[in-house]
Amino acid sequence: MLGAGGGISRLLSSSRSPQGTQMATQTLETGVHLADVGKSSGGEMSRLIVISNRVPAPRGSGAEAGGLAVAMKAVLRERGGLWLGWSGETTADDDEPEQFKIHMREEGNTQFALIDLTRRDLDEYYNGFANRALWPLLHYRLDLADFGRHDLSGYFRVNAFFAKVLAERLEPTDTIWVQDYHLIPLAAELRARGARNRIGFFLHIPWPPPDVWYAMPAHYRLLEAFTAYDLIGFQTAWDAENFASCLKREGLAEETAPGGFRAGTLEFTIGAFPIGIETKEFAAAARGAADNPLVKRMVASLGDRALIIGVDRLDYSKGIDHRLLAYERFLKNNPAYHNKVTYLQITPKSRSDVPEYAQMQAEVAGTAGRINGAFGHLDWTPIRYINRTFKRPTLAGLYRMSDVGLVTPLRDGMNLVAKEFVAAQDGDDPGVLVLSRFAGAAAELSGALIINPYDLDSTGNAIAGALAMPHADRVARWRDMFDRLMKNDVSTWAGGFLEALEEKPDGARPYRHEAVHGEHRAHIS
Ligand code: ADQ
Repeated sequence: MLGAGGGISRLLSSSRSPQGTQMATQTLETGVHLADVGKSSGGEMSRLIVISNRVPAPRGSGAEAGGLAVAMKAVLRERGGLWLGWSGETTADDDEPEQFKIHMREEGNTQFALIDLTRRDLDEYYNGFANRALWPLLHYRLDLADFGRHDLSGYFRVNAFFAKVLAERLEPTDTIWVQDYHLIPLAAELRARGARNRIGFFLHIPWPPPDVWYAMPAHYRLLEAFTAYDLIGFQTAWDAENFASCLKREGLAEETAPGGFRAGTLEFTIGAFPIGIETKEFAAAARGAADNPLVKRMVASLGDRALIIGVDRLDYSKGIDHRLLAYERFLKNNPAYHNKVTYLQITPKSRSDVPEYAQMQAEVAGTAGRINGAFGHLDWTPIRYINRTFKRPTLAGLYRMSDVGLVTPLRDGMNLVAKEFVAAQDGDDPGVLVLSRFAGAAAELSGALIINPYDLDSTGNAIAGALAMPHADRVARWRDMFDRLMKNDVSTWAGGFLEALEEKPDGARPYRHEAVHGEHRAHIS
């Protein structure tokens, strides 16, 4: 029973550490493994349908730079099911929706429904509303948000289209798990088509306080769409609290029990489910990477210099520019480290069609070049800045050979790189993680040196502190973090979420949710 002793009831009331970071420990101990949930009394597993904006090609290179893809691949490999979403391909603008191509593929126990979108849909729904309105807004960047009305209608249109494609393939006992901010209206669209299935939603990115969210003209319409879900999951208790405050202050829903909400006649649950990684597998890949040719090349080129590593998609939320400036402070304040340290920043380009990203690309490259020009020498490049993806074993090997991992986002839902860096370390001689307090991962990884990325001096000092940290301290900090990551891996994350979702009564949802629409339409937004 969810409310009694289960994880969720405690999620919204979790406490804070003295530093102000949220203590998500209560949410982490459920220990439910993915293989243990979703079975009916006859032992049959209900089919899991995952829907996300982007579905990676089933036989891809294995070098995806994106946390959601990495995590969902791991979940579906274990449980199987159907994964539905955009194929990554676009068709001509004048195509009618009915003519969009849907490509079915199969790999192992997973079916893939890969859907092509038109250029216009992609521009409005993905590049537009998802990435120029929701992404900056949910990362507290109102200054970068653009709330175009065409983009909003494209967003709802594509969600309706995805819902139509899914509804045509839906069985009554399927469990549906919707991923991320691209697809908020999906459940409402499915319910409008008669779906009574259990539908859960997980947000991979942060949720801001009400006054940030309310700045978006469509805030009420989107909040209302959430009420069509049975379970809404966030990365941290902070995010869940912020979201609950948005609902309550709008009078859209009332809290009937910790984590339990009612909007009209609709009941749903809100909780924190911190995402994990495949800890054991990643650690094994890192151990095995000593023979990897790229890792060997890196070792050889490094000489006896210490290695600092940063790995991020090129995104303003990741704080790459601030990090480079903090490294510059470190170099300025610590001349003894000149030519003794190399900072490797691996940054695959992302969302290059969005203007803010193209601009940031130029800025980051400019900052790295300027610092190299100022501090570098004939035989020393202080920053190696690389715009490419690597296969996961190579990445694991690069983390393992690093003395310091710099993970300093200005705001991040979780940040899997922080967890991968810890998992990859050699426990006898581990590197040190420097972690932003504004990454969701800071709630769990208290063995890291926690910094404020806006404070360049103290971040620079933390780099120096990490490089000089005594062996015993490094081992103790690492052990604490690694044990947590072993206990709370991607399988327990998915298991915890799906257990909470599959406890909901099957087929209980009304066909439409007039209840909420009827009662709350009088609201002035
Ligand atoms: P992202 O913003 O994509 O994820 P993150 O959690 O760090 O951020 O995941 C990035 C993933 O891409 C990691 O697995 C990393 O190894 C991989 N990656 C990055 N650079 C790479 C490279 N050059 N080559 C190969 N792989 C690379 C979103 C949210 C996060 C949240 C995740 C999962 O923004 O806060 O943690 O979803 O929920």
